[in-house]
Amino acid sequence: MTTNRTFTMIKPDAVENGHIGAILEKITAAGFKIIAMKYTQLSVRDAQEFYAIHKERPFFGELVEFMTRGPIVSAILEKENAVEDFRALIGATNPAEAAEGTIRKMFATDIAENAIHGSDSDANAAIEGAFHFSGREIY
Ligand code: DGI
Repeated sequence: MTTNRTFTMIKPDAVENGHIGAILEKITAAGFKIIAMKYTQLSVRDAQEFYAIHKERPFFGELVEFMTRGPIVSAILEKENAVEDFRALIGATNPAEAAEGTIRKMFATDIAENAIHGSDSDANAAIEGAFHFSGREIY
């Protein structure tokens, strides 16, 4: 994994609300290249492991329930300065605080159901990408 990659998930709320196409359009229009992608559903164990850093937080149970309630789209994206630029594209964790034009401002419901994930560091992008994809699934 190079520093030009980030990892994303279009979360169950955005999938349920029919926003997959519009979100992918914004991602590619912003210059990100999709180098791996799948339509999948997380198991409870998957979600607990993926969000293990939050396991002591009061919202952990709600987060795992939300992330496992329906399918997601997961992807690895490539672009110069991918992690930082993608966090700017998706906007603040709480969509009420997200800038106009960001994916969360446009498509998220609230802080719990905020439409999309973006890795917060190069190290986490590598870990999260490897959690979802084998080497043979990355092109
Ligand atoms: O990196 P982010 O996704 O922007 O934010 P984060 O790593 O702080 O939190 C991970 C996810 O956990 C976030 O996208 C949605 C959920 N979350 C964060 N804060 C809250 C929350 N869920 C609930 N229900 N309440 C919160 O206060």
